[in-house]
Amino acid sequence: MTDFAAESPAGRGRARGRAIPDAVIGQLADSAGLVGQPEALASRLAEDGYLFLRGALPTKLVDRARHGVFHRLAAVDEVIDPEGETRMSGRSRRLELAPDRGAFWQSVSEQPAMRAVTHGPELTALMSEMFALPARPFDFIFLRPGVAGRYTNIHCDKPFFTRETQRVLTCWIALGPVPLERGPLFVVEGSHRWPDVKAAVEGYDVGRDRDRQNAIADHPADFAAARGSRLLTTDFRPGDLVVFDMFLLHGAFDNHADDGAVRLSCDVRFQPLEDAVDPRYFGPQPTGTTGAGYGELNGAKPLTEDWHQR
Ligand SMILES: O=C(O)CCC(=O)C(=O)O
Repeated sequence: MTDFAAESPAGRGRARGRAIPDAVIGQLADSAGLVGQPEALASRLAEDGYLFLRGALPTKLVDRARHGVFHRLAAVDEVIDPEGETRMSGRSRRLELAPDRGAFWQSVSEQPAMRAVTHGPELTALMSEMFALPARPFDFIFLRPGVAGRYTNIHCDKPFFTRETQRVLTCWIALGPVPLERGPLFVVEGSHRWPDVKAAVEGYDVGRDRDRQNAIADHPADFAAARGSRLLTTDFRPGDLVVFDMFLLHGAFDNHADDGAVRLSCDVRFQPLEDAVDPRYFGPQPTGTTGAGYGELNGAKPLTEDWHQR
C-alpha cells in the first residue's frame, strides 16, 4: 500500500479542527483491478472489511446527479455555481420555499439523475458481484452535502440496517471531488475484526434501543492511535466507491476547504434480492430509521444550520 503521508502534505486531513498526524492516516487500497473477479472481490472484502474502487462509476452519470442536486440547492439559494466549483452561499430560503423538509429532501435524493446512479444497472451489477448473487439497493438513501465544519463521528452501520438480514453492504459514492480538505469518508483499518466492536453492537438496533449510543465520541486520531490502527482515506474523485461491511468503523473528516466548496456524497445499502427487506427502507414513502422519513436526515436541514453527524 502506498504511504499516504508520502503523497500528501501533512495536515490536509482534519477532524474537529485538529490535523490528523501522518502516523494515523493511510491510503485506501484500490481494488478496481478486481472488478469482474467476484471471488477475488469477496476475499478482499472479507480480509479488509472494505473495497475501494477508484473510478467505478461513469463520470458523466455522476456529474449529472451532482448537477441535479446542486441545482435544487441553488433554487433555494443555498449554493452558487451548481455546475462548476459549487460553493455555499451562506444563505437559505429552503424552509420558506419548501416547508416540508422531508418531502423536499426525498425529491432531491430520489430525482431521476440520482436514481440513475444509486439504482442504475452499473452499480447493481457491481454489488451483485460482491454478493455473488443478484442484489438490490435500499430505496432510502443518505445524500450528504457537506459544508464547512461538518463531519461524521466514528460508528458502524450494523445497528441501522440489519434488522431483516445480516447480508447488507454499504456503498459510499463520491458524487463530486472530495479531497482531504472537503471532509472525505475514512475507515478505521482492521476494525471489522475487533471483538469488542462486534460485542458492542450485538443485538443493538438504533431504531429500537434509543438509550444506546452507536457513535464513538473519541477524536478519530486519538481513537486510531490508541488502537494501533490508522484512518484510511483518499482524495476522492467523482465516481469513486467504497463498499464496506456492517462492522467496519468509519466516519468523515471535517470539511475545512477555505474556498467554501461543498462536498457531495451519498451512501446506499445493498442486500441480496432473495433476502427479506426492512420496510423502513423500501417503498415509495420509506419511514427511515426513526420513522421520520427523509426528514430525519441531516441533508434535510438547510445548509446554513449548524450541525454535524454524531
Ligand atoms: O459520508 C459521511 O459523512 C458518512 C458516511 C457514512 O456514515 C456511511 O456511509 O455509512
